[in-house]
Amino acid sequence: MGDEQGEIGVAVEKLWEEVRELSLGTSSYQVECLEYPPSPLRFLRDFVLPNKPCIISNAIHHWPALSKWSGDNSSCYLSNALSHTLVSVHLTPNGQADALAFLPTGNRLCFASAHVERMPFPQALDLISSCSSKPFVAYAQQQNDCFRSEYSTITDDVEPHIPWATQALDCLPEAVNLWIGNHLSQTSFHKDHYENLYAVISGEKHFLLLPPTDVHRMYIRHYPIARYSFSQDREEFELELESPMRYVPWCSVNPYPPPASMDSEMKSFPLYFNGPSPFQCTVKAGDILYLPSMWFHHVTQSPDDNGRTIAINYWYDMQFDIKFAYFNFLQSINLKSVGYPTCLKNLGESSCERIDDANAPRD
Ligand SMILES: O=C(O)CCC(=O)C(=O)O
Repeated sequence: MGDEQGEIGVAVEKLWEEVRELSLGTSSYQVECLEYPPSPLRFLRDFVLPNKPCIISNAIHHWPALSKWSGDNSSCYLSNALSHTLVSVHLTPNGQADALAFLPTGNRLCFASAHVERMPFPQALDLISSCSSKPFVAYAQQQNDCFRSEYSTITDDVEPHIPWATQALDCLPEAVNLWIGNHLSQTSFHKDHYENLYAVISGEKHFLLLPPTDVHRMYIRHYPIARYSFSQDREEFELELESPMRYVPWCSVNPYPPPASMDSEMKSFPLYFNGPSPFQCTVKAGDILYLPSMWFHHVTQSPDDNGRTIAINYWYDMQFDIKFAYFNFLQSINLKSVGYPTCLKNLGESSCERIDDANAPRD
């Protein structure tokens, strides 16, 4: 490999640093917190245009949902208001929907999507809260504008959009989604082509965030799509590949591997585990996270006293502008062929060999 090629890996590593220090204005991996909602102009200028996340407090304190959806009477209120409503619930064996899992036959990873069941809301709420006695984890969610389509009897408890974001972005949200999970519900690393205003109403959400410039650190590969199906009789899940087979590009990194596989995960994904730490933030009830388009995010949650976390997100269309083009260009660079960043070189040859796996042909 020529010097010129080796320099690209080093330049990519420099890009990771520069984005943190120049664009995000921080080297401390802290997400900026605003005590009050910004003006639309400030939001646009200081956060949307530089593609920079922030947490905004005191932005939703006037929503009736904050008091009605949490506290002692919340189960009663929600179950009455939605007594006849069918909602979509994602069932998985471990709380990890839309995440990588091993197929039962062979040692092959696939992208496993949840068993989705439509059920009356009171039953969904019960399954979410009583997870320890069930052979599955239930997560009420559906990323198809589910709040406006499935939860219409409680839409007045929140605002239909976030006014300062709507003004800054000059459009109404494309989708509004509701998420009701418990301490086991997780969302694996991925990115979305939306500007995301993520409001937590009860409990807490914990985000790991990586800027789009860190794309190589996510080891995106194409995985065959599989789906869980849950048999009520046998109380068991099956995981089956779609037929005909389809593939989806997905992030390979699990940031919290079980202790037994920590070493092998660190060897397989050294750019993630040895590169700069992700931004870590907790979004508390009453706060909004602005999660800029194309940022990689991994989400876990801590429940409220009722055993659940409730959040609602507003997806606004992103601009497919020069940043998007730069991102695609960066992603197209194969680090294996142009040289590794120094954080890897320092680890020696064996780590580099694992990167070859990451770039193996997509089957
Ligand atoms: O809350 C979650 O579990 C995931 C949220 C998410 O991925 C999103 O808002 O794009």
